[in-house]
This record gives sequence, C-alpha cells and structure tokens, in this order.
Amino acid sequence: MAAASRSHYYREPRSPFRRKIMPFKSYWTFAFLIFTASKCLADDDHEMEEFLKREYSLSKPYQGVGSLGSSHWELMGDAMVTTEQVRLTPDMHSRQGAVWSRLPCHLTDWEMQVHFKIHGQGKKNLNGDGLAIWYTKERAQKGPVFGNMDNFTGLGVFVDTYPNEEKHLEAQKKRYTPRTQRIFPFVLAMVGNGSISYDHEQDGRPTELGGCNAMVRNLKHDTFLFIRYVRRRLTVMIDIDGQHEWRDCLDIPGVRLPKGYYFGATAITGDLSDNHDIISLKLYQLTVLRSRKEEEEEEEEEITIPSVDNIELLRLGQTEEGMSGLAIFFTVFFSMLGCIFLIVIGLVVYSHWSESRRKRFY
Ligand SMILES: *[C@@H]1O[C@H](CO)[C@@H](O)[C@H](O)[C@H]1NC(C)=O
Ligand SMILES: *[C@@H]1O[C@H](CO)[C@@H](O)[C@H](O)[C@H]1NC(C)=O
Ligand SMILES: [Ca+2]
Repeated sequence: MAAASRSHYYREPRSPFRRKIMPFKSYWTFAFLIFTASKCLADDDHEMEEFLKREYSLSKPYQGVGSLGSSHWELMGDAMVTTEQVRLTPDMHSRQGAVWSRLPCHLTDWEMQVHFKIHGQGKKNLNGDGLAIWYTKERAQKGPVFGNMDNFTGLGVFVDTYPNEEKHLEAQKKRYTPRTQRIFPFVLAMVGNGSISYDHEQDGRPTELGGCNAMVRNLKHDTFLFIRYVRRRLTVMIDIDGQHEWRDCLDIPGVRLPKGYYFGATAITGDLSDNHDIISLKLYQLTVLRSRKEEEEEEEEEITIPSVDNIELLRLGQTEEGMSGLAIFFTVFFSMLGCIFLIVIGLVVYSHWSESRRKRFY
C-alpha cells in the first residue's frame, strides 16, 4: 500500500522521493526477505513449547520402576530403588546397574532433564567410573561402556569421573598440553552406529563429539544434565553450581538419530567406586516451528542409522586446536623468511642503483 500511495509523487519529476521508491517487484522481494529473516530469528530464539511426557519420565515415588514386565522402567544389575533415588551402583567396587525404559520413544524433538547425584568416600580422582544416559536402539544389555554394551547404536552422554588416559600418561611422566588436557569429571557425548567402539582406556577421546568439565562429585546442592535434541541439533547443558543456571557443554548440528529408540541410564564401578544416583529423568516433548522445506527434507530421508554430519571436520577442528602452537610457529617463521627476502631484494636493487650512479659520475 505504501508503494501505491507514494507512486503519486512520480508525476513530479524532481520529487525527493523518486530515487527512494523501489520498483514494485523489488519492494516485495525486500518485504519477503525481512519476513524470512524475522522468522529465522524467531526460530533461533528457540521459541518452543514443552510438554512433560510421563511415560518416558522417571520420578519419585518411582512407582513404575521394577523388574516386573508391567513396569515402565526396568531395573537391572546392582541398581536399587529407595524412596529418595534410583541408585544405579552403591559405593562399592565392581558393580554395575541400569534402568531402562520399556517404551520406544517416537518423538522428533525432545529434551531429557536428568537430576543426578554422584557421591562417595573416594578422594579426588580416586573414584569411578561414572554414569551414562542413553538413547539407543538396544536396551538392557550389560557391557563395558558405563555398564552398557559396546558398539551401541544411538546416543550416549557420559559423566566420566575417572581419567583413565591421564592417569596412564601420568605413570609414564607424560601429559597432554593444557589446551588438549581434559579435567575430570568430564561430560562427553558420543553417537554410535553399531560398529564404533568406545575406547575406555582413552576415555572415549577418539569418538567424542564434544564435552566439558563438570565438578559434580560430593556436592550439597542438586546437579542436573540437560540433553536437548531439536531439529537434528544436539545440545548438552549442565546445571551443577546450585545457581539454577544452565551452562553450555556442547552444541552440535547435523546429528541424525532415528526415532523409536529407548532411553536408559547406566553406571559402573571398578577398583574405585561411587554411589551413582538418578533422582529423576524428565522427558519433555518440544514443539518447534519448521519451514515447509525442512519438513519435506525430513520426510524424504528417514534416518535409519545414527550418524553425525561432517564428523571428519569436527575431528579436524579438534586436532587443529591442539596444533595451533605449531601453526603460530610456522606463521612467524614464514613471515620472518618473507622479511629477510624483501631486505635481500632491497639490498640488491640498492647496490645496482648506486653502482649505475657511480658509473655515471665517471
Ligand atoms: C559407522 O561409522 C563408521 C565410522 O564413521 C563407518 O566407517 C561405518 O561405515 C559406519 N557403519 C555403518 C553401518 O554405517
Ligand atoms: C565392536 O566393533 C569393533 C569394530 O567394528 C570390533 O572390532 C569389536 O569386536 C566390536 N566389539 C563388540 C563387543 O562387538
Ligand atoms: Ca574414564
């Protein structure tokens, strides 16, 4: 409408409006751009609603937890339910326990809020091994990956409380550079496709998607972990300082997880131990706006095997970070080489010039 009313000024050739008025077509293109831009911005603000899904949640008084087939959550191994928590392992060596949902989850976008507690007698770094939260194809399998099977298919988020690799290096009087060294307890995410093994001796370093340090042991206040999966973006956040503030741990786009997998929590102890408690698992369904294009894309290619887009680049980025000291060295080295080269050229040119001047004098 604005364009139409302004076009009256066209009759006056020298109107100051003249140059400002856009042709009809570009006016609409512009409006469209503004519209899409604002829409994208709204989406980036995570404007979404969330609904607690009780069937995938676990909370006090833990009525649906047990070994009976009728329970929503299956208890395994050394795990025990009390009035206060589901204790996956007690603070005793060589235990493992798990709790697994019996219902496959078919939601597209979700967030799992984990209220957990890790505590025990062990001093700093003399405790282990940690707990894991799962969204996997397989369920209720025992194994070495925090009490779950290796070569799992799906997502695992680990709270690793024992630095196996760092302890091993320490014994050899070696260590990572401060930049690449990880401080434990360490939260780490990994996506498996059925043939990727978790390297326990390296605390999963070769297969990690990202992670962060989280001092979660023996705290008086409540500790939480959030795992959010929205539009194929995996975000892990922690709230461990008792301030009710979420801290980003990792955020990775292009994570492809099939629907219909199972949620679970597992823990394991070895020579060293801890109580690994789950106080609650709350699963929220998130409803987010999707563009028609996104919807079509997602309908077209149904995900059957979990994967992460550009995983090689992700790994490359991590090693590059470790090598940046070397990169700085080379940059400095070659700049100095360049300067020396320029100085030499300068000297040669100068000596030629002064020589020819000398010749002219004679
Ligand atoms: C699983 O991932 C590995 C490493 O990215 C790859 O080599 C392998 O082909 C994948 N397996 C399947 C079944 O997709
Ligand atoms: C896991 O996969 C790796 C490589 O595909 C294989 O070597 C290993 O035997 C598998 N482990 C188990 C427990 O299936
Ligand atoms: Ca470890």
